[in-house]
Amino acid sequence: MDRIADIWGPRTPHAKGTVWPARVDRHLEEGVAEEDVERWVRSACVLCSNGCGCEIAVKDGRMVGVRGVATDVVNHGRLGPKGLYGSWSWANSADRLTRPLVRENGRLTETDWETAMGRIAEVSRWLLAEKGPLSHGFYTTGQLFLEEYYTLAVIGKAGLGTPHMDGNTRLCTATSAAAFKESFGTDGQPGSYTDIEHCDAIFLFGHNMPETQTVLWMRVLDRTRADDPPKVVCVDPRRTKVAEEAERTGGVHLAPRVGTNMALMNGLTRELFAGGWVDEEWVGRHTLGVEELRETVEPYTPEETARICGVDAGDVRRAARIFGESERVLSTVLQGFYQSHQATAAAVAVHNLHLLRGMIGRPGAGVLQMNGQPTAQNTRECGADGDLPGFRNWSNPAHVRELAELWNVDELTIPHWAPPTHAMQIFRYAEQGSVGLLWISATNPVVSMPESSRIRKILGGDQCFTVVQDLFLTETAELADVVLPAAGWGEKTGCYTNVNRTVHLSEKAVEPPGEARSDLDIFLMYADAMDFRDRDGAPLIKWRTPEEAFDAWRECSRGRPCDYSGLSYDKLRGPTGIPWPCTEEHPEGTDRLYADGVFNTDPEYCETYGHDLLTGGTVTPQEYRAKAPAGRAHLKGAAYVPPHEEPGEEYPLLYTTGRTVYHFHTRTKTGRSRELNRAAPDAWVELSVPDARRLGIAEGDRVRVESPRGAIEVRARIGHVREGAVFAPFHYGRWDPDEVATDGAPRQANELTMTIWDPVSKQPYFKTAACRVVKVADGDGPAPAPTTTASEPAGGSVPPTRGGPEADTSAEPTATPDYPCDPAVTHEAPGHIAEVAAPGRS
Ligand SMILES: Nc1nc2c(c(=O)[nH]1)N[C@H]1C(S)=C(S)[C@@H](COP(=O)(O)OP(=O)(O)OC[C@H]3O[C@@H](n4cnc5c(=O)[nH]c(N)nc54)[C@H](O)[C@@H]3O)O[C@H]1N2
Ligand SMILES: Nc1nc2c(c(=O)[nH]1)N[C@H]1C(S)=C(S)[C@@H](COP(=O)(O)OP(=O)(O)OC[C@H]3O[C@@H](n4cnc5c(=O)[nH]c(N)nc54)[C@H](O)[C@@H]3O)O[C@H]1N2
Ligand code: SF4
Ligand SMILES: [Mo]
Repeated sequence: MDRIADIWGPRTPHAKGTVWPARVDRHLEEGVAEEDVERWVRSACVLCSNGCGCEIAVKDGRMVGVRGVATDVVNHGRLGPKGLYGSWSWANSADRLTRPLVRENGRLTETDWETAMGRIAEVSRWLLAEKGPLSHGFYTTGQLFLEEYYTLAVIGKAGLGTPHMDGNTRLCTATSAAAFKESFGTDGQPGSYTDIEHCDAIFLFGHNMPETQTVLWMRVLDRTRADDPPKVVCVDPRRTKVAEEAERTGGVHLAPRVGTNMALMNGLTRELFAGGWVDEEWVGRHTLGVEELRETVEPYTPEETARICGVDAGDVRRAARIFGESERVLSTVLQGFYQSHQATAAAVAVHNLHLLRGMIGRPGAGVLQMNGQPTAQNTRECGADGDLPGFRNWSNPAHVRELAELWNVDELTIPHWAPPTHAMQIFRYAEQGSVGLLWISATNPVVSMPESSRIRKILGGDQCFTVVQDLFLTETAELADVVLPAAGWGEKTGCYTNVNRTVHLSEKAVEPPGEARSDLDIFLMYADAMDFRDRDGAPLIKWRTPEEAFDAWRECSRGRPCDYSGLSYDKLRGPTGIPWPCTEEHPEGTDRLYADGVFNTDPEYCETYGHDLLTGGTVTPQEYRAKAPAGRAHLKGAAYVPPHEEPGEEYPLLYTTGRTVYHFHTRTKTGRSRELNRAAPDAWVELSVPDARRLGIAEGDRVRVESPRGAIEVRARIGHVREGAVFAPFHYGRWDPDEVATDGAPRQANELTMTIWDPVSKQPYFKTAACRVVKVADGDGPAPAPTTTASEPAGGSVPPTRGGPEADTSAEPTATPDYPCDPAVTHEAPGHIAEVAAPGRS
């Protein structure tokens, strides 16, 4: 079958409380047959946070395809279009970086590793001597492996002692982490994918799951297309496939004005109180702050909510009723909340709904504050984002001491006198030159950070020496002083953890091209060059291989929420990934957190003392201790305040950005897959029918979209975005393999976005800005947007998106195996799930 046209593949519907049937999806390079494959190597897909278990097909020392693993708890054998076509094919691209590059007389020139690393170490040593550790900044990713992050974190915190470390996870899931900390005391996903099998309703808050976690959506569809479907509620200003499923299942599509999530959440929360749906007894025993929350949401009647959000008051009531009357609700939250106005407050409000109903920690009643990137969870756990490793609290001296002992360094070396510096601030320091060395690994900020012109200027200037470590010469690498060629997925070994805490081991399948080296080796090479030592004069980094790094991390995580102490490489070579915490007591891992209603809020255990959600003001340790949380969760509210940039006369429309199913981020991988790239070859913007009519714009016309910060010129899709809003995919930078953007006009969505962030999570707001749209020229055909997704045209005769013959894929139903590492389900009879109490921390 063609999985470009048929994104989710065939349905395998099944009844509530039964195991999701297995189906193995497989795709091989054109011309390669199954019997030609020499080896299948175990891994998990790294093109989104779903973390589907897969095997890589190897032939003649090259990756030539993938297939899903039927026994993996995450995907039960399935893969989506990105996984099938885009996870491996980029590796064979002729334009991989194969040698280090250094800037000579203004130009990047090939060199050897010794020269490149020598230059970095020289700058690094000079800066340390002249200015100290605060001159160093690291900006990493959500796409490396756990072993690499942990090594980087130890180098930064114990080797250099800089607080200026963060990841692009700041742009991605900082809000998810922040929301967990505020509500439950520490980071850590409470829910599980298995909640899909048990729930009566699924709420998707700003989450276009059909396009961004396609395999998870297959899992949802296999319930919603059964005879006893859960109701779906969609909160998104576009009519996504989620919205269509909401209509089909008798749920609700709430399409709020961009930037008004908080008002909507307050409206829903108020309805839970008003409808008498609050589980007062549970709330009394397991939470703090219910009275303050009740007061905060009081003004948000359905009518007031409707007025602010531009939705129907009846729909607010209906959605609240579904939440109030269902026994088990699963909620998922993603960028429509995390990157929109009042991000942390709105994400926390989802926790509030669950806590008020006592719907957490039991099958079917859970929250998935989603991740986006495949390994973002590990950036957070390992402390490569500036947090302390193991979800430790930088303002708790005992936690800092633990790390100092573990690493055998002086406590004072580990930066903890102020919060870790967030990415937006690190770039500000690089702009001013106080950060004189900025080391960027596995991310392409020139395309992905807000306000592109500013980022280009910062990285292109002389005030800061930049190192870029990537697979390709990206828009960012082009501006670097040193470019380091990295080995990617399939070319190195390591572990990573998906949204529902499931850890996979990905084994090396092939050799990297040329002189490219794994990111772990690169970080170790730097540690060697700098000769970092511990308190006894021994080398600070005591590991050389991925497995040794994993074992070191395992010790660091022991006793913390993300406890890996029961995991090993050997164990991860078994039939499935395993969800942490995995300990001696729970050797098969833990499917669901907080089953006992005890949260990680104890002052000695928690990761933060919390913030005011409206202002970001911090709660002091004394104030926090005075609340005596004693394992109770925090209910926290905030009033709605309008977004920073509201539409006005000059810029009358709201600009928002996001993704399409066929591309991953800045397309360095998916843009090199013929199947995927052909399905969405160039940028576009989506307009509503009434706005397009008013502006005299037709499908495919060339339009100019302007904000106070910049402009793009792309083709218009007249589609299903709500009136007053304009949606742009953010995937398209200057790199243009097929030269489809013929006139070279700017098309990068972030030319228009703002340098502004959430007061608590510090996540930048990519989803709210004001803009105007003007027609530039008539189109010569439809916009280059897919027809199979939320970008579907509102009308007209646009040819449907299809893959070519090389998109051919198989999907074979197989016997549904046991999923042994899911302790919350036991398999009584074939296909039936019986619930047993999941273990929790107490
Ligand atoms: N195909 C594909 N899949 C991916 C990725 C990819 O690049 N491509 N990236 C991965 C990563 S890193 C991430 S973070 C995830 C992101 O996954 P998602 O969050 O699902 O993706 P987005 O398209 O960024 O945003 C989701 C929705 O937010 C809506 N939205 C915009 N503004 C608002 C608002 O103010 N309020 C509300 N309620 N909704 C709003 C948009 O209409 C959009 O449909 O996807 C992951 N999966
Ligand atoms: N306007 C707007 N902007 C956004 C968003 C949005 O919704 N709207 N979403 C934001 C979000 S959620 C995210 S996650 C970011 C993503 O933004 P980026 O992280 O900038 O996007 P990628 O294209 O994934 O960049 C990853 C880079 O790492 C390289 N790479 C991959 N694997 C490896 C490896 O193993 N080693 C090394 N060294 N390099 C590797 C790839 O070639 C690529 O250049 O964009 C953010 N920007
Ligand atoms: S859902 Fe995500 S992890 Fe799974 S195959 Fe698709 S891109 Fe890969
Ligand atoms: Mo992301």
